[in-house]
Amino acid sequence: MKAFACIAAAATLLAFAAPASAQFAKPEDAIKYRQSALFVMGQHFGRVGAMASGRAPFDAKVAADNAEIVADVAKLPWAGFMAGSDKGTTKAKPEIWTEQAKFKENSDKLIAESAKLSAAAKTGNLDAVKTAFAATAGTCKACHDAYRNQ
Ligand code: ASC
Repeated sequence: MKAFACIAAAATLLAFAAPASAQFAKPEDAIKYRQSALFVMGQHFGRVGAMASGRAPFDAKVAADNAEIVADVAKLPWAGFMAGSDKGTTKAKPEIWTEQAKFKENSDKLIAESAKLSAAAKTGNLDAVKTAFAATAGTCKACHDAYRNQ
């Protein structure tokens, strides 16, 4: 009974840990996962960007809600760049796998800047949102320039 309880507890822990350290059955799943996460992030980032650029009226709550999602989802795509997922329906450049430390520096920058964007949006200050949005977008662009094919 004790051993069973232990195994059950371990299985429960694993079930909850799985999304944070996504493992994929096949490379296509990893590609789909990272593209999906990047797409979702782009949609929410775009909503903040519309306000930062004045294309949409500034609504502090909408900005904060969307920026928070960007900061959360920014943590996800990177597990999808698993070994062997360099081939297929992807614009990912092979350098991602040969320059893993540099690639991680890029993803870490996005995670850090999007966290700052979320914090800025929570203050309700549009100028702070504009500054943090630009810094975050800069990390998107730098990584795309280095590691994404046209
Ligand atoms: C976006 C989006 C990107 C980045 C990038 C920033 O809104 O979808 O990929 O910003 O264009 O330069």
